[in-house]
Amino acid sequence: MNDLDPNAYVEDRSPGTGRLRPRAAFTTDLPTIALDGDWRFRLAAGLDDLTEDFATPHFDDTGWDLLAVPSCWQMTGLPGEPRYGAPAYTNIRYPFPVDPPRVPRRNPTGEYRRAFDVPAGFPSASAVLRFEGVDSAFAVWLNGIRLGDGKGSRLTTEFDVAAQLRPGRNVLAVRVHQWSSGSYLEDQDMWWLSGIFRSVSVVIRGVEDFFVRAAYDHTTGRGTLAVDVTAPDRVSLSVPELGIVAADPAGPYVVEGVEPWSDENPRLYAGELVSEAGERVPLRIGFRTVAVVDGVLTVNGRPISLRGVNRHEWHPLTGRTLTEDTMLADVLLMKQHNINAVRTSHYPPDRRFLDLCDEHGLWVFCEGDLETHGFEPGGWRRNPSDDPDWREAYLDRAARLVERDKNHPSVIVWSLGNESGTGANLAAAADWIRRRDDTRLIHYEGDWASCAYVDLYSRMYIGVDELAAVGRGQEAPTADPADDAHRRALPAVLCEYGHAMGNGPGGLTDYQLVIEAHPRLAGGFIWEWIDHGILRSTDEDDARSFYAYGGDFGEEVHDGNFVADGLLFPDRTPSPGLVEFKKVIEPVRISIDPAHRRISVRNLHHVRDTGYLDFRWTMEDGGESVGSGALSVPATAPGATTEVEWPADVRAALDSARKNRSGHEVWLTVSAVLAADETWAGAGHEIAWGQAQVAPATAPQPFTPLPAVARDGYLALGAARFDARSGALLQFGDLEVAGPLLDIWRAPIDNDVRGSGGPLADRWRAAGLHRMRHEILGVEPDGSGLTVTARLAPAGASFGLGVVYRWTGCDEPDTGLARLRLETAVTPDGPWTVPLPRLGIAMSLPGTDAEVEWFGPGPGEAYRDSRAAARVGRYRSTVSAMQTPYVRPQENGNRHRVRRARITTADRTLLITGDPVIDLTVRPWSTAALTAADHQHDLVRDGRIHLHLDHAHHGLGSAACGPGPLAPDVLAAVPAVFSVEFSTGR
Ligand code: IPT
Repeated sequence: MNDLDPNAYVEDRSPGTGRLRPRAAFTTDLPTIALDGDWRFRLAAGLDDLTEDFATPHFDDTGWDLLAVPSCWQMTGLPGEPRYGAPAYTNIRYPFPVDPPRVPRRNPTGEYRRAFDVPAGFPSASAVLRFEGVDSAFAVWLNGIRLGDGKGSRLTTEFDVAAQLRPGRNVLAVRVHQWSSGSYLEDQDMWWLSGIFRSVSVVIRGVEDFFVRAAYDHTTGRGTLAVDVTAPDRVSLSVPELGIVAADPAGPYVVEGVEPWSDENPRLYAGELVSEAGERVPLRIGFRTVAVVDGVLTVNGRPISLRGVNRHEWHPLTGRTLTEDTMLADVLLMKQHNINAVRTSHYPPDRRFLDLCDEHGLWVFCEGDLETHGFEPGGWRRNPSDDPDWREAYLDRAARLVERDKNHPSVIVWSLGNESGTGANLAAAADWIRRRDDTRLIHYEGDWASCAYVDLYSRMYIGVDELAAVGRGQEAPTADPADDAHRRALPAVLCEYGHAMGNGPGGLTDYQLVIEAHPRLAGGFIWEWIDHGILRSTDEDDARSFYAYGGDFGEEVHDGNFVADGLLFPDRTPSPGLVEFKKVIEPVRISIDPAHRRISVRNLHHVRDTGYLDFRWTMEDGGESVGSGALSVPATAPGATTEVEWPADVRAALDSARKNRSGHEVWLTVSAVLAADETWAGAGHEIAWGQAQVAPATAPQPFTPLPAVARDGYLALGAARFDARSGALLQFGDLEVAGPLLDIWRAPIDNDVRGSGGPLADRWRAAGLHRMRHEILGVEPDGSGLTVTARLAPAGASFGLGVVYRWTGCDEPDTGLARLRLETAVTPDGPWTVPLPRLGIAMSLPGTDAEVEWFGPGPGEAYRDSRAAARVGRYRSTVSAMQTPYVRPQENGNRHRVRRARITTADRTLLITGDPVIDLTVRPWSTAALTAADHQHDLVRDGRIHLHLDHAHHGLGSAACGPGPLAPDVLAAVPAVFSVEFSTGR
């Protein structure tokens, strides 16, 4: 510390002073004093506004506020107005000028005070004060004595308090600065939040540290256990289940026939360290060996495939302070959605999260608290990663990462950090880690161009073609031939892909197919797990609430809703993207071959055979169940495929459905569910399914069309009434309708709004696709229907879409049904330079809500490049429930390839039949309103039910960060004809 400036530590690059050396996080039976709870708090505006004597024990803080520890101070007061400062979001940019290591003098600083009692007999002579997370720099005083200071927000810091702690009342004072030199190393893409956001405690240091190394030899089935203990006295080891009772934990102890740990079988052996003084430290030992074999990532001798997500710590009301229930919810949701891996982007998580990963089984890439992305816009000039002055800070962060979490079997890879360029400090950190822990691999994506100091070739957001080239080992060479040889021998991972912002990601199936085709590809991690939306209420007593994103707190620089790009909505409801991902990464693949009446089951598990699953079948005729039962499938080994013949009951069900001749499609669905409870889901939870159409629908009855006749200024076609001049349908039976008219606009999704090389939505708008004009060219009734010709084009454009609407209709006296058929023929003309957002017809009915029943894929939304999870069946929902609440409103809710739908408003019913299929979207507001909305609460019902019946949509892709849709999913402006039939009872 600089004597002249007591606050010099804020800006100097030192990782801290007065701290104890880092060590493993573990529990013991020695007493602890938990210091979570209410603390006295004052927020100083900057370093010129500090409270001078605030650290002295007798300082009178009774007038100060109370603030919960742990918490992020900017989240206080939510969902109302934040009481202390406000959250601020930037992705890459620092929210202050880049002038390392200097930060603004106007540096919001939280002054925290807490008095606590030390009980008589507390062994203060070995007491340690522990902070598990303080953002971003802090200094600590106990009973008026300065203990030291620290940085490294998401890392543990401990101070020896043996000399200061006394029986009875003690006073702890902590000053926390929002900005510090450490902020330059913590430029992760997330909200800037500050404070003591993880737990604080006083613990007793008996056993100081230990390192459990538990290896598994798959060739012999032997486990080897060695525990390296640092302790003041002698410590013994016992693992009763393995018959280990040892005076010397170092061993190594060889155990025959041990059960290895894996994501699928997270076998933990309970053990214990017992010190001479009587301290007991519980251990949870998982035997596993991570190795690269012939360029393939293996654990315990078998390749693993990462079906992972990037997880930030997030809660919409508490920010990065999470309860254990929330951590558990994340782990369970991951497991329930077939996810088997997590990258702790971009910092070590609360230590308890890793305990849960050990327990329930997730492969973990544990990442250091490091990102210097904000130097990229300046060409990486002055990047700390390559500046010797920052070397100590880098090594400190690496050591604190590894030391804290080294005893977790779930952690198989250390990741140095994220988006920090390259440089000697990263290489030095990798070097240190490699020397300290040779049981895991080292990851850092930023070094992909050389891979000089990493063990995995990691990439982010590359397209499937480049991924396939990497899979084949055909990536472009590195500059240095030695690096090239090294890199070609490495397994490859996608540390980020499938950017889950808003509606999307599309194309996950395409990635998965490539990943599974190449042993070198060890899989990857979707960006990202959860939307970091902040819950706000619109006003004090208004029940309406919404999720805030960048800019909603008046930030000077911000990156908008780029912070909402997860598979979970902020309240942890799974988004359609997560449902899709679950299907795409199923560890068991079921396929049904109707021609040969066979079912095949392919097991993609790492070690588990399919014996833990029950297989069930259902047959549905037009969505009505006509049979179901258990299916016996012999336990299939990992990597193997089993084929079974349809059993007699399945065959009989189909034969009787055929005899019945309902005229509807008959579908067979086979599903694999948990046979018994797992720790992460109950018996019956579905893991995988397959579906096939086993009998087609019969073609609809053609009808003899009625003539269109002029009547009272209208044109009548059976039960339908059209405007004689515009040819617009006004009435169908009792139902008042508006439209339908050709429509090509969609409320741009985030993947349309952002994208390298110019966002698609900008090109759409420049072309005028959001302001297409519908010009009627002719309305011609004839003896068998009505033809309306029109052209759709924006002002100023010399391109357009010619459209011919051909209406035919009939009344069926037998059924009392009025039928109305619309064939829409679209012919583009002129120079089209952009794909179409959608191609279909839009219409509306009176109403604020309606019941919707449909037969076709469901139950959730689906788009052409995100439809794996939708299965054919009969579904019932409502217009309200069919809206997907993306944090920033955008195109959503499409039901893909619907065969027929029934829309029932308060008193009317409209039936819609595809020819043979039509995409269906229903909304209580218009596309224009959806386009204009910034938040969900901007959307207001307008008294109409808006229907979109689409021939096709442009794909979703992942262009918000990554590639757009693949060529087959691009909706080009080409001639198209599509039909739909309406009917209504009378
Ligand atoms: C990538 C970042 O690593 C991640 O933190 C997040 O910001 C993501 O992008 C986008 O949401 S970096 C990007 C330049 C590819």
